[in-house]
Amino acid sequence: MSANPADVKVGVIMGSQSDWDTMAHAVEILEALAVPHEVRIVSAHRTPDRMADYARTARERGLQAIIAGAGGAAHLPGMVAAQTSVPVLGVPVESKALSGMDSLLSIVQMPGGVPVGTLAIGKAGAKNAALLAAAIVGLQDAELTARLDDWRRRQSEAVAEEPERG
Ligand code: RP5
Repeated sequence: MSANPADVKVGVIMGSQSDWDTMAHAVEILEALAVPHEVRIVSAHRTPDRMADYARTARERGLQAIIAGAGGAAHLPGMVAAQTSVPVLGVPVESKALSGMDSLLSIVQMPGGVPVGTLAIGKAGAKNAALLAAAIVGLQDAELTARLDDWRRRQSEAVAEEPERG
């Protein structure tokens, strides 16, 4: 469920509808932690004006972190980071042609001075981007930090001491 626009703290953007299956893992975590967020398709190549507008208005709209997922020539996270100092977390989406190595290298190799916090390719990256975004927002929200710590504690408790032998 998306938050009231005035309350949104995290923006989840993706270059294409085809990125949704990956980015859904980020949204799932944000929802589990009750982080007010919004979800948009914003393409660096197909909707460059939408991207520029999104980045340039992010801070005044109250965003404290942006999770940007893209695949292939994955310029979205870097181009957003070029236009806002709101922290940008980049998620390389696994591409069909090169298994996400193209996405990863496109996102991670930013020039010094314009940072993108780059996560792992695919599901793990999307999930961890959301956990990092929650930690960032949690710096000013003790209740959110408590929910995040509780999520981490439950994750630890769910790990069996011994493997099941099949
Ligand atoms: C990128 O191109 C998107 O982030 C997506 O991962 C990739 C392919 O997009 P589609 O052709 O599937 O729309 O911009």
